[in-house]
Amino acid sequence: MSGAILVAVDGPQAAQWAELFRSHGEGRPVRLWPEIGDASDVEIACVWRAPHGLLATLPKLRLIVNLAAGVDHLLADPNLPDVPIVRAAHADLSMRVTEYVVLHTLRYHRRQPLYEAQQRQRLWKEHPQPAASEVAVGVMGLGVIGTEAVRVLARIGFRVAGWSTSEKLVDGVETFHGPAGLDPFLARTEILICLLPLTKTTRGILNRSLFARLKRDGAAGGAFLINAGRGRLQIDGDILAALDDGTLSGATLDVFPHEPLPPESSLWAHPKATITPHNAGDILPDILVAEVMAQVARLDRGEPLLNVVDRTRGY
Ligand code: NDP
Ligand code: OXD
Repeated sequence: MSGAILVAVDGPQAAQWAELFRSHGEGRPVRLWPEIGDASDVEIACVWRAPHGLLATLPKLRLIVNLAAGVDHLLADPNLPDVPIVRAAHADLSMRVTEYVVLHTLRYHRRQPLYEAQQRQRLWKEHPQPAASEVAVGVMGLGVIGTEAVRVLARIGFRVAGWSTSEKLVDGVETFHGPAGLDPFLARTEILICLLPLTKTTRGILNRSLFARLKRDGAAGGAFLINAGRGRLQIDGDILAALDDGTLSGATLDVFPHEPLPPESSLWAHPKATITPHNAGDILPDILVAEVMAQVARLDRGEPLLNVVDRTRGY
């Protein structure tokens, strides 16, 4: 009999995940944390924001599956067992995050916040509209999701660039990489989209000094920030100050250092801020469970796993 699958998910969908694993789990027993049962027969742990220390209590663990793309919470576990970690990466997830960044890029490009303000005043007034080809959009992070996002943004006609750790080639997209590539990337970017993972190197990268280096005198009419990466990439106080002094003309934030965003945060009511509840990306649970079971089959056959997390680089 194969070892058990443990589902340890923080959130209201935990029971739904466990049910899906029961119906697709190919006979493996499925346990839903905190009801672990016999810890010594758990082989696969499927987690999302699981409590730190939990995985270290599973002596026969063979595989950790992060049921989302970002692994920062998992890697912060000081007692993380030394077994392979795989994470969610799928076309469905990439396209949903791409929808989010395209929606908010177009919203700034088409002056939608201005037209919504005018509507509240019953004001019929048209403003000059530049072409997408005049507007420079820059995407931080050219991974599974960022690469999809730059392709779609370029297809719409924007002047698109991307920034990553290693050098990349993407048709129709200007690419920059490494610390030396950051300044030239920022200097040409008006609408900045962040799709970076949270690591030691990227923590706090979206700060006042970075915003100051964006292009403000282009066709977009200012510099704008869209962060759908992780909350601790950004310094909320720096965003507020930059919105107030015009360094940023708008900010769309899906992620925050503390989630849910506390009611007392000044970001909620800031007229130039758009807040969403970490909903940029999602994946149909059926798709993800099928992917997980395919990874388990690879593990059982001794084949290489896909979307393996590199603990040293942190993503
Ligand atoms: P990937 O691991 O595929 O891509 C990460 C990208 O970031 C890579 O291109 C990598 O460069 C680049 N990168 C990492 N560190 C640096 C650095 N210091 N300087 C420059 N570039 C860097 O991740 P995904 O595309 O799958 O996801 C990205 C992030 O999006 C996730 O980690 C998660 O936090 C977030 N996310 C948020 C969602 C939401 O609902 N808001 C949904 C899904 C994901 P290189 O390619 O050279 O290694
Ligand atoms: C995430 C996700 O990492 O939703 O935020 O996949």
